[in-house]
Parts: sequence; structure tokens; C-alpha cells
Amino acid sequence: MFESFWAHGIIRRALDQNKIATTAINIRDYATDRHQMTDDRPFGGGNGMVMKPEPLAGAIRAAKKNEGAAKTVLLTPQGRTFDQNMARELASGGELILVCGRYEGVDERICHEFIDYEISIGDYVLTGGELAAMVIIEAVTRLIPGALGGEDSAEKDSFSDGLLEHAHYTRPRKFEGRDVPEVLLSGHHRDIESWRTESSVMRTLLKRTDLLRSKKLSDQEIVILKKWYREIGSLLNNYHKMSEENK
Ligand code: 4GX
Repeated sequence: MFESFWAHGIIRRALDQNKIATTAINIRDYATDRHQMTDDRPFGGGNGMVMKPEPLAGAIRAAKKNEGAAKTVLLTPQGRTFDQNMARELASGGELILVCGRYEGVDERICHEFIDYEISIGDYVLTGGELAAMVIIEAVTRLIPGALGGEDSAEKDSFSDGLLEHAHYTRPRKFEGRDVPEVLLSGHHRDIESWRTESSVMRTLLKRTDLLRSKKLSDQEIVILKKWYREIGSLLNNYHKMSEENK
């Protein structure tokens, strides 16, 4: 899974340019019995299997031997939910050992002795932690200076200012009867900038009100919201008047 992940796109470029370094460790290589078992039945009975502690301990110790200062992260639905702020923190931090579990989970004694943090990528159930680890590696890598190449647009992206991205358009100017907003063709950079800010604010209001609620609004954002508030207010006022007249 990891070999194909780091063979493409920004991860590959970041690796080629030594912006990041990655290693995948197979827990099975640290199995201690002759069948190379990494899972076992749960004490106390029940369905499903549990990851045996010895292979995990061996694998984590081997990783720590190479990266002494690394923090160990377990991917699990029980962890703190990953978001862009966490990605920023991890991007400015040091080495990470991302522990990918399978089955029902890992032996609790591993969590206590070998894990610094627990992270979840969201409230849904995966088959293993590998995809979750890849999500974290990708989100963190693209925040490392120079990793995106050229323009480094990471900080202009969604969430960089707590808002969603503005709408985007490219050629053709007319597509299936729909035009590109006139202002984007005008060449007036200040007008384009304010159109984009308004697009960001209103998209966030309509699609992710939760983000707007937890954000400290700027003066410019308040001006935009008030403008639409007045617009909607006068729409409702007209509607009200019309229904009065029709009584
Ligand atoms: N965000 N899974 C981990 C096995 C497991 C369970 C408990 C340790 C403790 C997931 C997620 C996720 C499924 C990965 C269960 N390992 N990981 N796996 N959501 O669903 O990170």
C-alpha cells in the first residue's frame, strides 16, 4: 500500500527533493513465533482478533532506534480528530512513527507504553490504520515549505484563513449556457480579490456554517455578511408587503 502511495504526486516529489523521508515497517517482520503471527484471540472471549503486543513493540522499538526523538502516533477512531490545525502542528514538528493497527485494535499495554498520541481521521470505521496514516502524511507534506513546488499555494487553500475556497473558473468562457462571472475577466485585481473574498464567505455560510460560527470574523467578512443580511431582509420585506396587499 505504501510503495504505491509514495511513488506518485507531491509525496514523490517531496521525497525526491528530501523535503520528507519515509520508511514502511512490516510488523510481521517482528513476529516472535514461528508462524509469524501478529494477531491473537482476545482474553475474555468474543469476536475478532487483537494485535499481539510483541511484534508491535519490536517494530516500534526498531523505528525509535532510527529516529530517537520521534513521537509515536496510533491511528484509531478513539483518537483526537485530525484537522488542518493538527496538520500544521505536525508539519512544524519532528519525526513521527505512525502505528497502523488492524483487526479490533491493539493490546492495551502497547497503548500505554509505546504511544504518545492517538489520532482519528474521522468518525467512520476503516479496515486498518494505513489509509489514515497516508491521509496524515499527505496533509502534512503539502504544508512543508517547498513541497508543493513553485507557487506554494498551500497557505492560500481552504482553511488557511478558516474559510472555504472561493469558486474557480477556467476556459471556456461559456459552458453549457453558463458564463464565467464578468469580474473575473475584467483584469481589475482589487475587484477580483473582493469578489473572491465574498465567494469564500458566502460558500462557507451556505455549506459549512459550523466553520463560520467558530471563527473570529474580520471587518471585511462582517461587511459582506451584513450586505447579504440586508439583501435577504429586503427580499422578505417585499414578500411580506405583497402578501399583505393580497389579503
Ligand atoms: N481514523 N481504523 C485502526 C484498528 C484499531 C482499532 C483500535 C487501534 C485501536 C481509523 C480512523 C480507523 C479502524 C484504524 C480500526 N487500531 N483510524 N483500526 N477512523 O477507523 O484512524
